[in-house]
Amino acid sequence: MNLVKVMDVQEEEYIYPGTRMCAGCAMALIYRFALKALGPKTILTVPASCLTVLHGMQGFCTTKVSVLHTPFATTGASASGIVASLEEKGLNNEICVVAFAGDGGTVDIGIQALSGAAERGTDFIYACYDNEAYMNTGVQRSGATPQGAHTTTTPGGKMKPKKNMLKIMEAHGIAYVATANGSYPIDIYEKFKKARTMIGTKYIHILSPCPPGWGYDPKETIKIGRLAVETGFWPLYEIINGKFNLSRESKKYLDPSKRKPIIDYLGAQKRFKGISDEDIEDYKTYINNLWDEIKKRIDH
Ligand SMILES: Cc1ncc(C[n+]2csc(CCOP(=O)(O)OP(=O)(O)O)c2C)c(N)n1
Ligand code: SF4
Ligand SMILES: [Mg+2]
Repeated sequence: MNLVKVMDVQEEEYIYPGTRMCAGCAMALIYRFALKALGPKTILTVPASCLTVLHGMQGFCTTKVSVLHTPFATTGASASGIVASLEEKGLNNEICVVAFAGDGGTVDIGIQALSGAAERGTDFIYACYDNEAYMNTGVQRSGATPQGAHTTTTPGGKMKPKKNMLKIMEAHGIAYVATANGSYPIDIYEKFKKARTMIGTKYIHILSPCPPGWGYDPKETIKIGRLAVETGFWPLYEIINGKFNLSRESKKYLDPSKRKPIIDYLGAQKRFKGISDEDIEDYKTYINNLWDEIKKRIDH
């Protein structure tokens, strides 16, 4: 594979300067690099979330591409409608349809419309930026909130681990499934570029650190996102037509001795304050099992 370098990244910006995101919001970085990779011939559909706040009030738009704001549960359905209308006009090979939604809008409330679109093999990219809670409305837990995390609706720490959305999407047999992380913008750029050239449903799930929701200083965003990868909690990979491919930033963590202790990641965020020893042991087991599975997939 040809390596993309910083200098290869499209200079054109598709987000105007001065958005309403919090300082240190990884989602703004993710969106910026995704749009650079997608280019001007893109139509987006976005449900209620911090991302709609980025776009601004009605009558204004902070992006240079068209964005449809859609009701919370309907992102997959609205993307299907846009694709159908482009097909009717013979423009579907030219214009890329992209749904961009938060974790609440994806793993919980938007899952049925997304599943329907994926089952039909709708030709679009679905990107979930995962800040692991309903942040825009004040940090309520979602299905993507990790075990032990304090939110306003899990004041004692969430009892259950994250819903495995990657497995759910892979089970649909779609063209492309990938993980990404706001601290690795070049990897994000490469994955969106690749997904844009593929036919069928493409799903990219991007971990998106959030300073107020996770409880850390905004200047630590890149460090926190990297720790998720360096501890082995958030491996970066792609599954292209069923074939598993570990991304280069994660390759060295196949060796468990290269992984940082998970407490480095959890301990750096206030949302995990007071996490129990049992929860930490569950994290260690989860990470070991995850990498055993990755190793098996690579060996075959
Ligand atoms: C049907 C419906 N229910 C609830 C809301 C209120 N609401 C707006 S944004 C939001 C949170 C979205 O969470 P997520 O998808 O994780 O995105 P984030 O805010 O974290 O970026 C909620 C609950 C709504 N707009 N529509
Ligand atoms: S609450 Fe979190 S996700 Fe929302 S704008 Fe602020 S930093 Fe970004
Ligand atoms: Mg969220």
